[in-house]
Amino acid sequence: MVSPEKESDRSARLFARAQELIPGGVNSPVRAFRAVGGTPLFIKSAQGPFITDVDGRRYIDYVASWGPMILGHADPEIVAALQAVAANGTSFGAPNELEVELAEEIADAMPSIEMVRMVNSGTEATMSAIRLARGITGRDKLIKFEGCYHGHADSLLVKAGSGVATLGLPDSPGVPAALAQNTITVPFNDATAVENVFEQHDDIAAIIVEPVVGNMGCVPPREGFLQALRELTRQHGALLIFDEVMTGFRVARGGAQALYSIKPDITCLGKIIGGGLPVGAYGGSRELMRNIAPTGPIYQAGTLSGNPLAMTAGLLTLRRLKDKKVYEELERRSAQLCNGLSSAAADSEIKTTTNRVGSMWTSFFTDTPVTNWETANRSDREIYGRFFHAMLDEGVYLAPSQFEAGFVSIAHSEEVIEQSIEAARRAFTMMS
Ligand code: KE4
Repeated sequence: MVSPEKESDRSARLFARAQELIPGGVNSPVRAFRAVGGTPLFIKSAQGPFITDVDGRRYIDYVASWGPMILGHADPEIVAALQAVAANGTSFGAPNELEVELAEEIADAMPSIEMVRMVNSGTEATMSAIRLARGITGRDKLIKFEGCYHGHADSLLVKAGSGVATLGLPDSPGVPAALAQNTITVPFNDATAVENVFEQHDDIAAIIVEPVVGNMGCVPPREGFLQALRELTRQHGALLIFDEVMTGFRVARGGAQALYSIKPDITCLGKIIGGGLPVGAYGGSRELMRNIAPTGPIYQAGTLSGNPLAMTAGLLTLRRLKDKKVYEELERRSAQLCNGLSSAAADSEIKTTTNRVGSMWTSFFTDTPVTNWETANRSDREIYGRFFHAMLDEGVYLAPSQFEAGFVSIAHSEEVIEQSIEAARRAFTMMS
C-alpha cells in the first residue's frame, strides 16, 4: 500500500466522491488499482508522453489510454482538427465524408479488409464480428483462448484476460450458462488443443484470437501458431476472427496480420483508429460484409457510429502512421526501453521476463518464459504491485495490473526512455 502522505490528496478526495456515484469509483474496473493497491490517480491533463494528475504531479505515461495514444497525448495537429470539426457539429446521425475517408485508410492498410463497419468500442466490434460469423455459418460455437480479452460481450466473458483476470474473477455472473457453454476456451499457443476441439465439435462458427495477446500481458504467437489456426478454420468451414483492437496499427501499420502474413476472415479494430475518441470497427471481404444490414440480414447499428469527431482523430492518426519511419523509431525506442528495464532488474537480481512486439510490451515478474495464461499467471503480483508504486513514486505511470501491456508512443523521446530506465533502476534498487 502507498503510505498516506504519498497519496495525492485531491485524487483521494475525488475517489471518495466517485465511489458514492460510480461502481468502484471508476468507469472501467482495471483503473481502480485493485490489483496493485492504493488510490487511483485522477488525471487532469496529458501532453506528449506525459500525464498530469489533479495535484499537478507529472508522470511519464506508458498506459497511453490502453493503446490509442500512439502519437502521444494532445497531439497539436489532432487537437486543432478536432476543434475545427466540432465547430461544424459533433454528430449528425447521417453519413459524412470522414467515414468514407477513414474506411479508405483502413482498407489501404489491411488488404483483408475490403469493407468495414464503424462502431463505438472494441466490444461492439468483436460482438458484431461473432454475430456475423454465427450468421454466416449457421453455427453457434466459438473458440477463444484463456487469458485473451475481447471486450465484455456475454459470449466473450469466459476465462477472459485484462480486468477480468486482474480481479481474479472466474467468469462473470449474468452470462447465461446456455450462452457460455457455446464458448470453448483453450490455451493460447496450443494448436493441438484447437485441433482436438474441431475433432469433437462440428458446429464451430469461428475462432477469435488476439494475434499478439495484450490482455494477459504481452504474449506473442509461437512460430506457426497463427498459420495453424488459419488452416484449421479453413479445413472445418469456420471463420478466423483477428481481434486487432490493440495490435491494429500498433505492432505494424497493417497490424499483426501484416507482421505474421496471415489473412483472417474478419478483423476487429479499435483504440488507435479513433485517435483517443470512442471507436471500434470490424471488416472483411465484401462477400462477407454484405451480409450486414442493410445489405444483408445480420443486424448491427449504433447512434454515434462514424461520428465526425472520432473519424477526424482516427483519420489524422492513421495518416501520420503511413510514414514507415514512425514504426522504425517506435521499434528502436521500445527496444531501448525493454533492454534497459531487463538489465536494471537483473542488476538488482529481481527476476523478470519481458515480452515485446513492436511498441507493446510487458515485464512479467517471473523467471520462466511466458507463452500462455498458465505461465503468465505464475507471475508474482505482489512484487509487480511494489514495482508499480515504486515507479509511480519515481514519476512513471505503468499499467496498474501485471496482466496488461504497456505502450510506447512516438512522443517518448530517447531522453524520456532513459529517464524511465533510470527510474526503474532506482525502483528495483529500493525493492531489492
Ligand atoms: P473496448 O470495448 O474497451 O473499447 O475494447 C475491448 C477490447 C477488445 N479487444 C482487445 C484486444 C482489447 O484489448 C480490448 C480492450 N482493452 C482493455 C485493456 N486491456 C481496455 C481497458 C479497459 O478495459 O479499461
